[in-house]
Amino acid sequence: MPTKFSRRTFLKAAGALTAGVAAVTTVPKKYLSWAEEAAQKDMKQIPTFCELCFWNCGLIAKVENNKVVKIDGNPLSLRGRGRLCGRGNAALGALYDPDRLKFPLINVGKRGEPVWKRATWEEALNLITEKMNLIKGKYGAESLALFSHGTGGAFWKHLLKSYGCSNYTAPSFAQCRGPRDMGFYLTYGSDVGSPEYYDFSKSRYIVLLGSHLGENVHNSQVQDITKGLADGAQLTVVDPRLSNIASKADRWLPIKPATDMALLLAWIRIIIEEGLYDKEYIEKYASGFDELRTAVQQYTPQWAETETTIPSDTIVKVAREMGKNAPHVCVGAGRYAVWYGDDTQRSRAIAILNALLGSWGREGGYFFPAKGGVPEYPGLPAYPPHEDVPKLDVAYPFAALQTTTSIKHASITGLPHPIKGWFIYGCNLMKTMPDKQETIKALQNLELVVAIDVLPADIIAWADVVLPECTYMERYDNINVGKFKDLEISLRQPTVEPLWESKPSWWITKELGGKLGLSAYFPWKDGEEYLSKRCEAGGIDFATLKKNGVIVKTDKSAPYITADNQPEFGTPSGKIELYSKQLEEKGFDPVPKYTKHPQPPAGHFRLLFGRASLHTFSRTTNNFMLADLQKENALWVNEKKGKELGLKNGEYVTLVNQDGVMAPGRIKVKLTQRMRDDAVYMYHGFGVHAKGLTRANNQGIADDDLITKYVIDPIMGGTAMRGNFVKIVKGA
Ligand SMILES: Nc1nc2c(c(=O)[nH]1)N[C@H]1C(S)=C(S)[C@@H](COP(=O)(O)OP(=O)(O)OC[C@H]3O[C@@H](n4cnc5c(=O)[nH]c(N)nc54)[C@H](O)[C@@H]3O)O[C@H]1N2
Ligand SMILES: Nc1nc2c(c(=O)[nH]1)N[C@H]1C(S)=C(S)[C@@H](COP(=O)(O)OP(=O)(O)OC[C@H]3O[C@@H](n4cnc5c(=O)[nH]c(N)nc54)[C@H](O)[C@@H]3O)O[C@H]1N2
Ligand code: SF4
Ligand SMILES: [Mo]
Repeated sequence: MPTKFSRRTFLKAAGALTAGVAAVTTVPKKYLSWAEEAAQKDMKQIPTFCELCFWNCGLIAKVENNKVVKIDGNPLSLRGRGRLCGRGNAALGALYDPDRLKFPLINVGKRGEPVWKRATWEEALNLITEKMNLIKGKYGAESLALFSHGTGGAFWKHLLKSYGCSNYTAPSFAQCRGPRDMGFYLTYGSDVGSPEYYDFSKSRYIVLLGSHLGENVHNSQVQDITKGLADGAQLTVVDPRLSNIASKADRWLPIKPATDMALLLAWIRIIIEEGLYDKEYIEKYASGFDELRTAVQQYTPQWAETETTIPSDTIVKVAREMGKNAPHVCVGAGRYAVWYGDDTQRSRAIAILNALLGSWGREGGYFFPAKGGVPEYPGLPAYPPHEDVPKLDVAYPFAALQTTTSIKHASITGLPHPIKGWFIYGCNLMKTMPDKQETIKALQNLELVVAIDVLPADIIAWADVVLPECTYMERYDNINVGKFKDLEISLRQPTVEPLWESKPSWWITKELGGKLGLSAYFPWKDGEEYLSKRCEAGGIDFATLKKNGVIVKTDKSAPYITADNQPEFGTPSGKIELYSKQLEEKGFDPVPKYTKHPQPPAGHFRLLFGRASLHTFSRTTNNFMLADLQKENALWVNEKKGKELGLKNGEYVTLVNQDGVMAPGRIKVKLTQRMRDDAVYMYHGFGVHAKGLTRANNQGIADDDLITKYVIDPIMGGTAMRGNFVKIVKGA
């Protein structure tokens, strides 16, 4: 049961606020803080966690008469530590968005030109069941696929696996962190985690390539880097743009886009040749040092200067600074990693650099996370065996997760086996997979498209059936496990009843499972029972979890390497593989090599994009609390170059790319010295086309409208999207 909100418990929880609250009793009521009013009105406070991005910070909802009136960070949450970012604070804007999907919808028109019929849940789920069974009969269960982003996707994965389908994919892999994860995995036998295992708060030296922390808001990670910097850590940021974090750095290296590999390889060479690497560590834990040393000989600082435009003496200085501070150095792995097509190898170069500095498993570098988790629901039947069909991702030998790329191609070509139905959970594929025309071609080839969403986003127009999920503030959901130095278990629970006819995924999948004859896989009575049984099986006190929202289990094993805490590397050799035989066996470079990538033709700029601190992709651009603060994106253009082109600050322009594709809409020019002159930059998530999103519609330009070209990372199938070039067109 939610904790009853009493004045006494509130004042205890509010801590620092107490004095202020006590002092305001003599001022007129209209000036009373919400907190004082809340205490007087005897509100409930219900802990849950945020879904406005994947960081999933713990929050506490203050609820009055079945209405959420305020939210705060949950101090117990390791992800937020009592704080919420600007987006997280806008929960009410997500929950009470009048544009939300309200009822199940069936498209009686065409895909892309929908005519919506309001349906009952029974009608919508019956139609899906009928189509699924038809597809299974004709092509087999493996011709369905799930695209998923977000906590509730776990229920959909369970449904499809129970049905005999193993195609589970996510743009957050092949269009985001896949190459990073595989680059580290191939080197250390484990990835860097999510949340990442950065020990920033203890670092003496931090290097970020691209990662624009602060605009990319990973709540506790931003707090950690802030603490590290306050305690004297030095920071070098490599970015063609002076990002917010670059403005806080000791060194900003405005690199020529697409040349980071040259810089990394030169750093590796200097650190080896000047003997700055951790010899004992490398001797003990790594293999392939001699081969690495030979392979990087060609990458001199002078050569790297010609590629990157960063002066060679700066390159040398930074390498020496890293060496001097080793092992308390963290060269960040980044997160959005699909840049130029050799991204797994770039991530491997970052992994190798960290290994030379001895920072993996060391204070101020990368810590070893707590172990453990929460067991699955006890006593479920085994999933049916996979059908004997050719694997989709054979072309990409190190695709740990099925790639969207191969699902898309199999949907178009039917090869290596046909994909005929898509379930799209919390993904806005029209904006997040490159080459829209190709995506449309795939969608047109399908026999069933189901979208499970909270908003009428751009992808919705392409669905046959739309299922309105209730928002994260209204539902039980999957358990969330966070691997920090301690283990964090957090609970999502409803703070209010679902609005309109929206429903949680545990309910939708259970109903659909029943219709498909899979009831045995969905034995739980409801979301609460599902969660409580899992907690019980894991020895977690569910009542405490409900009351506090978060349970932290301390992990006694040290987060760093010590004499009694020796690392285990899950690579074939059991060592850190500086030279990768696994890659060599599959025909890839065993040590990363430099590849020249195309640079923009005359009159063009490279199109770069990234995160808006106040928005998460297109998830929040319609949120009324956030749209009030930032409604549209801007085009960052180098001031000098912009003036040469006759551009004025604030004027609207449009963009046309190398394939002659003009972005619909217009974008405001922001002339700035914070941008190199060979690239332009914009926030992703804007330029929404869905008319049902009344605030976001037609505001700014979408990077995704201009990403017609992409390069596939041959190692893991990621789609590099930063190889598109644009011309600025005046008079929009
Ligand atoms: N507020 C907010 N925070 C978010 C998100 C969000 O939508 N909103 N999304 C989350 C997600 S899913 C992810 S993956 C992360 C992404 O966060 P990051 O991994 O930090 O993102 P990137 O898109 O790689 O970084 C963008 C930066 O890379 C720079 N850049 C562009 N090209 C190059 C280049 O060739 N070399 C170098 N060195 N730099 C370059 C850009 O100028 C920009 O500053 O953010 C997460 N956090
Ligand atoms: N052009 C371009 N493409 C990109 C990127 C880019 O910067 N530019 N970034 C890449 C990155 S880093 C990533 S991680 C991927 C992310 O790409 P996707 O996996 O597609 O994820 P989002 O963009 O977060 O998906 C947003 C959708 O989730 C819906 N949604 C929000 N909350 C809920 C909920 O509680 N339940 C349900 N069912 N739906 C919900 C929103 O309404 C929206 O339709 O995109 C990648 N693709
Ligand atoms: S970082 Fe912000 S948006 Fe993301 S989960 Fe935390 S509070 Fe929510
Ligand atoms: Mo991402």
